Amino acid sequence: MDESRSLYPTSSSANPNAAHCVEPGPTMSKFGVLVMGPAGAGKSTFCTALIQHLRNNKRPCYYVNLDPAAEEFAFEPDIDIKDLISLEDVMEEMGLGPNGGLIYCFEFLLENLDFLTEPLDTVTDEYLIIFDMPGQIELYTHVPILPTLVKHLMRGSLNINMCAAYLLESTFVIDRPKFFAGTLSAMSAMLMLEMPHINILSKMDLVKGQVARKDLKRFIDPDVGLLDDDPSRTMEFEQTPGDSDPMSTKNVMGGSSFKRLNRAVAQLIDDFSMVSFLQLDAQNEDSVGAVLSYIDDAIQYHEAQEPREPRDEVETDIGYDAMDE
Ligand SMILES: Nc1nc2c(ncn2[C@@H]2O[C@H](COP(=O)(O)OP(=O)(O)O)[C@@H](O)[C@H]2O)c(=O)[nH]1
Ligand SMILES: [Mg+2]
Repeated sequence: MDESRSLYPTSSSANPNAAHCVEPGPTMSKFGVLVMGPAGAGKSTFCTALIQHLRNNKRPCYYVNLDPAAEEFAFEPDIDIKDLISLEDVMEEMGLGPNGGLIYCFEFLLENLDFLTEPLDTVTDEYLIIFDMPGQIELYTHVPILPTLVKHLMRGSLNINMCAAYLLESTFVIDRPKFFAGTLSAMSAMLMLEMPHINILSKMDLVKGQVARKDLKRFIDPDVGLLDDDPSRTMEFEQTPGDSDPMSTKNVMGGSSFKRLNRAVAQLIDDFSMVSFLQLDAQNEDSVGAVLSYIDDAIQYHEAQEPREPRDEVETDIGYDAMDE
């Protein structure tokens, strides 16, 4: 755990860029990524892999846990919403379930935004601020809590250049209606948040052996044709002779209304033509690096960085020194 403390910008011991942790000027930009997606999509695992990758590349990061139910961390968060409010306490004291409790926690956070603003104010522009979000889907689709939070982070005094990274489990590609439902939630978050947005198919290692490469490619830019030739559905949900209950799961999912609903969802996604996916295997550092490069592009991270060469190179770089004066 001690080692992870070096994620703190104030810690000078292991932080490669500690010398740059200075008081920010009024126009200092900040950079961040909001890691979102359904429960179990691999958000926290991706955050961990991203932090490890940044550390390997001597880039500083600042880890913000906004999941009030998260228990264990590979890297200790610099800000943890549980220090403000915990889901367990809310559920117990308010008699709420996990979804209502989560909404309560976020409403409480919105009433106490200083909890985020004060520590984030000192974070400088070399840092990538990583927000690890909870998985309750309500947060991304129905309630206007996230847009308010994002507005505060991006447009308020913090002025963070931010992008959303929406993770969807790649195992969904095996069940196409599920895949389109997940894609619809990604699109809903995208439309609601109005910020640069990257969609990611996580856990690619789990499907690589199971789904042919050329089939996987079709999910990267999904189109409605994926439903027309879905082998698993027609076989799995063929109506059972003798099953007369029209409301049985099998009959509903095999019925024509379910097909029409899926087709309408897929057509909507196809028409918007806004959703495409990057592929992620969190255990593969190249894959994490590739996703990071898209995030960096979306937030224009590199454009804001001063050239930082090793000492000896900087001293021989006349142009750089001259520009500094
Ligand atoms: N095979 C595999 N499992 C993963 C990967 N990413 C996450 N997981 C597993 O998926 C589960 C949920 O991951 P977690 O990061 O906690 O999901 P979160 O709820 O979105 O934060 C855990 O058991 C992880 O070990 C991955 O890239 N490959
Ligand atoms: Mg998590």
